Amino acid sequence: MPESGPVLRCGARVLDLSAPVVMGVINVTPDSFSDGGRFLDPVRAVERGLSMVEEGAAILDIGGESTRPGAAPVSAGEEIDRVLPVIERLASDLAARDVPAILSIDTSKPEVMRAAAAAGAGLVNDVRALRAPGALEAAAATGCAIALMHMRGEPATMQHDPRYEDVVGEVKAFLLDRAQACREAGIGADRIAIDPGFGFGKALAHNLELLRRLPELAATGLPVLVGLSRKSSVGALTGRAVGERLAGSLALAALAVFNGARIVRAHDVAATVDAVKVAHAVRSRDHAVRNRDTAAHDIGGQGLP
Ligand code: HH2
Repeated sequence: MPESGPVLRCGARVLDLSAPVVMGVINVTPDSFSDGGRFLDPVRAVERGLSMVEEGAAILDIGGESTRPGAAPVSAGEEIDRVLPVIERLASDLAARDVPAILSIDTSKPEVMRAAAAAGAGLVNDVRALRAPGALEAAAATGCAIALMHMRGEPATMQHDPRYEDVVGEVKAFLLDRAQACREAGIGADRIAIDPGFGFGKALAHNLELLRRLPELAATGLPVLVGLSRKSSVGALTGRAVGERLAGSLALAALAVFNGARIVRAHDVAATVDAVKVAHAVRSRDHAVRNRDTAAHDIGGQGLP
């Protein structure tokens, strides 16, 4: 896979990923695991989107169907009815304010991809990595960027004892295979991002191994997206309920950026933007010290606050 550089081509826009960015989550659903029902009203969803952009989100990810285990399936028509008013309104409000945020549609359905792109979406985020019939062709024709996510099984049953021989190797091989299918469908490498799909058919140990070895995914040259915000891994590690997982989520976001993630999907945008900035500063060379400074610290701790 050729090096695509730290950008993502989202239709007419190019998203600069030289510093990692935050993707704010807006679920226009009654039943999403953490914000279900809060943004079913399009006016509230649009308000939330605009405030997320003010908090520093570079992408807004709008979804009309929950993927949590046991969520009710939604028809394409219902999904379009939920997300389209929100995308249309956000597209016009952001253009009026001259804010270059990218609108992302979180869907697996070709009809929804087409409708969302026509209304102003620049990114198709698909937890099924364009495996639904017609999805690859539909996504290719939109000109949008594509986020390909790994999921083992289907949401209803994916958490029933998931097993892997080598979780990182299998996830990476799947994502590269889907990226190749995209390339063959005419989607340029600069339009593709990959996501290991934390919590989608993975036990806690699988999620932690994927995070630990995220550099192996980043080494593909495709930008890596991660969604860890408020997920059950944070609950399992901290014992906290969904609404109390901010600190744990920020720790995972920071570690993901340190390990090479370029896009962090999150519900709590302002706090995640800060965590991402801090982790990126540690990882990047922007704040490198000269050798002499390091020596001073080594010898007497001089220069420390
Ligand atoms: N996680 C969720 C939904 N979409 N997309 C990507 N690329 N990566 C993820 O990890 C991911 C995703 C699940 O979170 P949420 O949207 O908050 O919940 P629900 O599926 O219940 O709507």
